[in-house]
Amino acid sequence: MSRIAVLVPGKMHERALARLKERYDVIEADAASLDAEMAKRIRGVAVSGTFKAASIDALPNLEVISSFGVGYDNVDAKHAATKGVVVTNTPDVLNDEVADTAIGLLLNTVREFPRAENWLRAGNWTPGKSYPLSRFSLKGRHVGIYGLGRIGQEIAKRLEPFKVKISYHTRTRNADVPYDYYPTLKDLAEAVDTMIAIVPKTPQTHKTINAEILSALGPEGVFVNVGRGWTVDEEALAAALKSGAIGAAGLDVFYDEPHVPAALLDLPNAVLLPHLASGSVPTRNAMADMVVDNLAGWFEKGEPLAPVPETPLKG
Ligand code: NAP
Ligand code: 8YV
Repeated sequence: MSRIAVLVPGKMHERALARLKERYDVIEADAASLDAEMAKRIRGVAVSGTFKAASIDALPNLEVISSFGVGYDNVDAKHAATKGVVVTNTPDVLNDEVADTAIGLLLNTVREFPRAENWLRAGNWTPGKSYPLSRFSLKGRHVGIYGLGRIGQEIAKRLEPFKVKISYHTRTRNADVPYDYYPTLKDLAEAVDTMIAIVPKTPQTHKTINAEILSALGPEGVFVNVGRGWTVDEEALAAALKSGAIGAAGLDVFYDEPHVPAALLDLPNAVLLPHLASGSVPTRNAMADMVVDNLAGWFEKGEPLAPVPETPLKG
């Protein structure tokens, strides 16, 4: 009996690729490049990147798309749903890593640790000289979390021992958390002096961190983004950091990765990371395993581990 054919378009985590090859006929190619016979053979896709409607349409017998990462905005899940194709992602296994990164980035932003280290490495720490005191402290801050889902709640739990006040904004209030709820992002921004964004890329979250929200955060304000760059009007953010409308920002994600606007690179009060929040070997291995286990679950039991809400399981 011939093995199930799984398409892997673009780059894929090595461990996932190796495990996929143990089980399936893996075709490393773009959907558009397949001849008709091969296209008909493909029943599954494992992707770490974009998989749009045209690629789904090119595979007539496709059943499942297993996407690497919890955010699956690069996969057209709505279109997949219309075709009866299940889309899966890798939630939860990265919550701790991403939440840890958010806290590290927040501290780096508030206390200027990366700048201080650069100062030391540049040979500036000489007798009688010390790095300037950081303008800001985490002490006494009021942190607003924009998005209190799986990761947002882990960020909140980690913030508790820092003795900061914690509030949040989501569309739906969560009755099970002890934090203050703000029904609009503007209300939250007005109440807090520190905001951490951890919302998905959706039409509703596009450039919601804009000049108005940043100005509500205020001159002592600190903004951290570990969600998606899509959520931020980067021009407005760079302008706010430059004018002092807000105090500092820590960004792990950008609007058009890997492009980072010069206006942000030039700013001393921005800490910039190359989208690495989940980027440790153990966590990426766990995500890689989940990519494979989602496919195996589907093909062996008809039950992938983590189907996304847009694609209900076939009966
Ligand atoms: P999740 O469990 O689905 O949580 C998403 C949260 O965002 C929920 O609280 C949701 O609440 C809220 N939300 C969604 N749309 C909103 C809107 N329009 N306005 C206000 N709140 C909204 O997702 P997660 O697992 O925590 O992951 C969140 C996102 O983080 C991912 O989608 C991904 O884009 C990003 N991420 C980035 C990295 C990185 O490497 N930097 C790593 C992992 C994840 P309501 O539905 O009630 O509004
Ligand atoms: C990964 C992420 O960097 O899970 C997500 O949504 O953004 C990150 O964990 C990304 O998925 C790797 O492609």
